[in-house]
Amino acid sequence: MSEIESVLVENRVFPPTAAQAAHARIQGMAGYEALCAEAAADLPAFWAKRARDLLVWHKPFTQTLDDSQAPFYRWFADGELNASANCLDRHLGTPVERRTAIVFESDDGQVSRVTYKELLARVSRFANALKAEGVQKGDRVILYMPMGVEGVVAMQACARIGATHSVVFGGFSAKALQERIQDVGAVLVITANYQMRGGKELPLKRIVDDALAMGGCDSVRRVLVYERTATAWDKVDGRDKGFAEALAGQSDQCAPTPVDAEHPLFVLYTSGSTGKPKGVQHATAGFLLMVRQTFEWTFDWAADDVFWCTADIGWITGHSYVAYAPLAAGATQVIFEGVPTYPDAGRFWQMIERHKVSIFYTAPTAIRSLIKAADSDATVHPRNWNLDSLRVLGSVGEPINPEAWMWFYREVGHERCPIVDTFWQTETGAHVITPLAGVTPLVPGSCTLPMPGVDVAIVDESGQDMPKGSGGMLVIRKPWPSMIRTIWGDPERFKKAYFPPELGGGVYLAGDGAVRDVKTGYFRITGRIDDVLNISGHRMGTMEIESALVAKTDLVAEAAVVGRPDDLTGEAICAFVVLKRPVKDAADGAAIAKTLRDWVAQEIGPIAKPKEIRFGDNLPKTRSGKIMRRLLRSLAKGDAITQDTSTLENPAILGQLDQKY
Ligand code: 6R9
Repeated sequence: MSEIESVLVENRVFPPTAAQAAHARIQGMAGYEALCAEAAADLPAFWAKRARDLLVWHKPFTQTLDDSQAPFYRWFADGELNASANCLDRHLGTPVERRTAIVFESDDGQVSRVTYKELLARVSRFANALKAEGVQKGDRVILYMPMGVEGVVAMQACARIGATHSVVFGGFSAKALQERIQDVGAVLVITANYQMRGGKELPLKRIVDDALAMGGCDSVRRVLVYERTATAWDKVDGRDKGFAEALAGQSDQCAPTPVDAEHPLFVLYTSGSTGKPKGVQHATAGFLLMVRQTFEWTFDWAADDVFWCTADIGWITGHSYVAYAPLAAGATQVIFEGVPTYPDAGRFWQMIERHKVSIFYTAPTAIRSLIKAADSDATVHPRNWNLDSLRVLGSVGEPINPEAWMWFYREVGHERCPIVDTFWQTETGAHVITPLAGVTPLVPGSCTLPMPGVDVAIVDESGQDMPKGSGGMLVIRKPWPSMIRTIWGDPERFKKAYFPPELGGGVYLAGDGAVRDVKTGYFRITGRIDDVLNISGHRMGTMEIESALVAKTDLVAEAAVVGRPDDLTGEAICAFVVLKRPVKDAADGAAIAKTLRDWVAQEIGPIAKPKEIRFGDNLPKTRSGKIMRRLLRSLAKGDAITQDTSTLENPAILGQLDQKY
């Protein structure tokens, strides 16, 4: 698509078609506005009504919102329920029990199906195995698993017995895993011998071994190993158990343990603006309520839909819209083990055809890479497959550029399917700004309007509302049920990071910039305003990468990391590094750069590897010694330096920082 066209379409509006509107459970924008008005009139009553309708309670709640210890808000606090019972047991004795819950497609294209009844039996059996290992209500369990049914079963089994799960994405390194195990104080780790990705067998268990060997993980009593492949793995006697051994003889009946509404369902680590990842803690009832409600409103889900969210369970999207929301709703969903480009870049389209997917939810970075692949190889263009089953498309993780939006809309959705560009975060638990399929008129590149019941606004540094058309900081002014409850073990950091006193102490700061359209009031997210980068939809703190680099003490004296725009990955990581010895020549520079990339992969994971590394005798600093990051961002972008460099202590440095490795 030409530049000019992309600029033009940005102002185009795509209202729902008559067929889309007729399908939707919310009747037009009037219906949407009525919901917003209902929430504005009495926010607790709005959510209490839905919590009664959508959740199954062991003991009904009588209080809705407790804000007496704000910003530590509590929702439905005196109620009791179980998340797994809300996803599985509730369907027993209804037609849903025979429905396929999960269609699993493995990396090599094998398909298996699990009904709701079978899933309940598997989760119950696994829950009994966890109990037999001594796991108790309130204990923390780490998952380091491939994408697949077993991961979801393990998460649900933890929820069933009231254990708090913490899933670590399978691409994180041993060091990153060890830090999370230690921080959350896990009693048990669930992993697999290997994971299959793109035809390759990648070790997982070995990385768990390395993590535990680093020390500080004395809380871990047991490692359970899913034998995903036939390849042997090293067993540590007395500590490790294969799934077969752990599950042998366990009953497939296990009564769900009732927990308080505020009981921590999970802790999921995410990057913040300091070097240490934050353990985002979510509560059982509020989380479950909002993921289920948004699943139905945003995607306009109906019982005959086949839902496919391509996110891994290691990220929040895989928690909310794979492991919980579809099951709570009784949906049929596809779970895919592999990668979008194996055996070729037609894999997603082939799978949509094969499984008759009707709601397809993926990330802009995947779309962009598939556009590129289709442009250079016509045989992987989506037109080669029958995509008529599609009804709704979704996007998540980063802003979707209008070019990618239009391609997705035309080439995949055939101009029949709304695209819901869902803005939300690990901390929000569920969609907070998004179009509702069949309801909201769409504008490419805009996440449009707030979810009913979420009070989103754009403010300046002092908390004043920004007029439409002026950019500012995205905030949420009132609590919402699926909000982060605290940072695991660090309530002070929670308060400081999300509820700054300048904004009154009770207003949630999202960390993103945003602007509203003057005419429509639609939101557009302009990107993070803190030191968090978004690489292919994955959050990475610049400080985290800097800490990893300077930990290479034999080579690195100092490092600064910034992001720059990238056509494919959204943002790319650029590192500016001061070495302890001079770079001899280009070959030496390239060798050091490789060493540093490998090092970062080992410290954090391959996703944190800098795309570009530049070396200098020093970093550009002010006379007071502050690194001038804005200047580094301009350098990384390749922009002319327009900033005032008169405060720079060492202007000669700029010349050195040209050479990229
Ligand atoms: C769900 C998820 C959160 C950050 C968020 C923002 C970016 C997510 C977006 C989006 C623009 C969207 N982000 N969705 N930006 N449009 N539709 O991705 O959670 O991993 O915590 O990342 O991602 O910057 O602050 P998480």
